[in-house]
Amino acid sequence: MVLAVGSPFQIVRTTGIYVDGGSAEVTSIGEMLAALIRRPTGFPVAVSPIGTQSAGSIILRLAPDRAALGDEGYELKVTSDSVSLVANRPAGLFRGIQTIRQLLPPDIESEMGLERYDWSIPALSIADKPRFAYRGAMLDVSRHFFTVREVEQYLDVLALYKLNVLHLHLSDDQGWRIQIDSRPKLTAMGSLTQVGGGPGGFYTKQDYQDILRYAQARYILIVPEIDMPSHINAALIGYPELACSARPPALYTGTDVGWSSLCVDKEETYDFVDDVIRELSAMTPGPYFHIGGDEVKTLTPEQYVKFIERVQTIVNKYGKKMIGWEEITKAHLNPTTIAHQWKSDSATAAVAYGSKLILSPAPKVYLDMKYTPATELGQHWAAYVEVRDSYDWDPATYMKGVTERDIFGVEAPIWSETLRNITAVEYLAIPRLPAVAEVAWTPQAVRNWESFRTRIVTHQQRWNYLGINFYRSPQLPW
Ligand code: TNX
Repeated sequence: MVLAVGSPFQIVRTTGIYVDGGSAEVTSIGEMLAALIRRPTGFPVAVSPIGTQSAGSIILRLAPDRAALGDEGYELKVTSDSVSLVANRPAGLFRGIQTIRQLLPPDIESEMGLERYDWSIPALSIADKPRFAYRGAMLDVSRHFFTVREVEQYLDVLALYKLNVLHLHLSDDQGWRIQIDSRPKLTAMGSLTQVGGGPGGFYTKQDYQDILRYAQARYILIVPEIDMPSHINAALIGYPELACSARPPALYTGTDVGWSSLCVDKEETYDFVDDVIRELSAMTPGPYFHIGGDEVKTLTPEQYVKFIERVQTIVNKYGKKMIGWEEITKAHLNPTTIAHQWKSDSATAAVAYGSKLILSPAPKVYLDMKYTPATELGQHWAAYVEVRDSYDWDPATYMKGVTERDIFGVEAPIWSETLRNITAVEYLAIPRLPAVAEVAWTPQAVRNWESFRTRIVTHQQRWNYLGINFYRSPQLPW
């Protein structure tokens, strides 16, 4: 809800930020806002505890009595005298800062140091909170490897659009991308290439910690995925005794799917799965572990079900909730397990187990789909997906038998078969990722395409300042 009233708030040389003194977390959120304002203005922007402020201040405050705002909601009140941001939890303050950022002129993203510029925020009153708890993006770092810095660049985009999950697809046939101490040959032998050849790569435990820390500072959860029992060739190169694949394990740089598999009838397979889930769970603070489970073409249905049910037990044993692509609904799921819809042929079965769903309908939110036949990057097996396709759909009515209550959230995956670096990823992600972010955040009744298309083009100048690549969709009024 937005109410606009009165004359704007002006940020000037003496503007200060005042924060709840008791909370180090709120102080560091205040520092993030200060840093954002210092860069383009050259103003000092001190961050101080509440109590000493005069008129002309920006105030960030936690208010435990605002429980209705949930974990990420916030209230923002801007008058000519002050900016007041209130949230129930720190994450809400962080999301609210993104709104302040978007209310300031696009030059706020510049480094120009303009002191006499009109740095004004319109007077208004906003009460805002997300529709869905889980609002994600997925990056496939297996088909092509992305450096820590590239992952951080993508996290910056997620933060700007109030997304709260980055799902990392850490392994596939082409590359194993995460250090596992008890199974050193995973990275020593399985990380050495990627689609089309080239050196590949992997994240050391320190790299993974760096990604986690960068994400945490932006209130973004990392969900790690180890895809199994198929999409597993890279792991089998070092551990061929676990292979039940027609093709012998060897470095693979192509893009076929479904042909590799763990031998699900061997006990050693479960020792391996236990090692990987134990170590990666210990490294990951978030509550979720994604086990993939998609596109298995070489096992019987009985073998597949038995494997998924055993893996579910292992994931739960290490204190995590399991997520798997929708094929896992063929197994008996715990109510805490989450099914990740992508093609809608088996997702609804999750509801019968009391499981919730993450929706990633490929014809809407697969960001690796081409925009049009003229798009050089990407694939088109699901559809051509223009910006409007990503925006104009309602998760609650997308699938028969799935209602709002069954939906944990929405995620936009980007598979990287054709994408060699983060610039290519950005070209396919923007403006579709902001469109999906609005689907996931804003209630259906107050969303509309005409409004989105005129608002999103004003971000062009911000993307330019931030060095973010994007697609100039002809559907938008640039
Ligand atoms: C299907 S979506 C896959 C991926 C591919 C993607 C390409 C899913 C669960 N599996 O292995 O990368 O299509 O669009």
